[in-house]
Amino acid sequence: MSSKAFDNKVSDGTSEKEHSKASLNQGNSLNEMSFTTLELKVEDGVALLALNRPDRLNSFNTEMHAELRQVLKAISKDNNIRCLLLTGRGRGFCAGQDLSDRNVAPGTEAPDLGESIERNYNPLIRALRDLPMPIICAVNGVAAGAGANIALACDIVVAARSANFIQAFSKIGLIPDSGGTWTLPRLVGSSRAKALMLLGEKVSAEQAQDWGMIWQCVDDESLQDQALAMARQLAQQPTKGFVYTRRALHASSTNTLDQQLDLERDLQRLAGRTDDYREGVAAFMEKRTPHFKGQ
Ligand code: T3D
Repeated sequence: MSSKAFDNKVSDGTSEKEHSKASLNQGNSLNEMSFTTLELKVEDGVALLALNRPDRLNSFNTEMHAELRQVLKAISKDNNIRCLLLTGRGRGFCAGQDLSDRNVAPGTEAPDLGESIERNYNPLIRALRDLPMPIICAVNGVAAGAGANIALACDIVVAARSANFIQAFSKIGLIPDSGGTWTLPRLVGSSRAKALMLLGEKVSAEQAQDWGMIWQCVDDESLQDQALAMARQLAQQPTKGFVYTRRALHASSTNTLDQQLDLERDLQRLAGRTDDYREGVAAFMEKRTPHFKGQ
């Protein structure tokens, strides 16, 4: 693609978002939203979002999908939030689709799982990808099926030492979804991804760290504190620059080097127009700590 074509495609993505940000900031508070299947707390620029169906290992039912869609939309419109921290309540992170919601009795019509992917899982992965802030996933326990791939779709994954990741799909005759066939080979290489997906074996958090599948494995007791400290740190940083960095990284897997160089130029142009860039350079020159506003 020519650089001209890229010029047309690369915008700072603010016009539509700024409009809706304004309306959210005039009264609606994320802290006032209530959920059945999620827990949300907003503090210090961090949205701490927990999947909260612990008796089902936080597996997805229709309600959890709907609530997650709603909250991610609200978070994306709130420019006071500069980092999302996603985790799970109880002993698991997420066991993927709630299988008790699927009627597979002999003689019944096969469920349309393509419809479920189209309506629920694909929009979720796209919403995470397009969120205008970095996302940390604190994997507190088992992450299976879509649960594993949703974790891996986040920007930085920190896992408790006792946690593990399972591409559980093959055990029930399904294919890996939630972007797993795209994400996992890019993280660990195609031979490991293929074996994990066919064998459905557990990968421990330590192994995941060693393979570069996740950023870090930490002691169970310190997971939430460490992840929150990291989220608070990111929430003080140049958020728009992070958004541009993610866009460049996402595009890099399909771009040629020339396309990527053009994209870097265009995104750097946008980064150079942010207030945070001015502040970063000024702070460096004045030998002081920068105060980034995410603008
Ligand atoms: O359908 C579509 O829309 C298509 C999209 C699909 C996306 C997918 O995610 S498909 C993959 C679905 N997930 C799985 O196949 C994983 C199923 N779960 C497991 O294999 C195991 O539970 C785990 C390996 C995750 C954990 O094992 P373990 O031994 O630590 O726990 P457990 O005893 O199996 O589970 C604890 C409870 O959670 C248990 O309930 P109970 O017996 O105490 O009342 C178990 O039934 C429940 N649970 C765990 N996973 C699910 C679940 N209930 C419903 N759906 C689940 N996915």
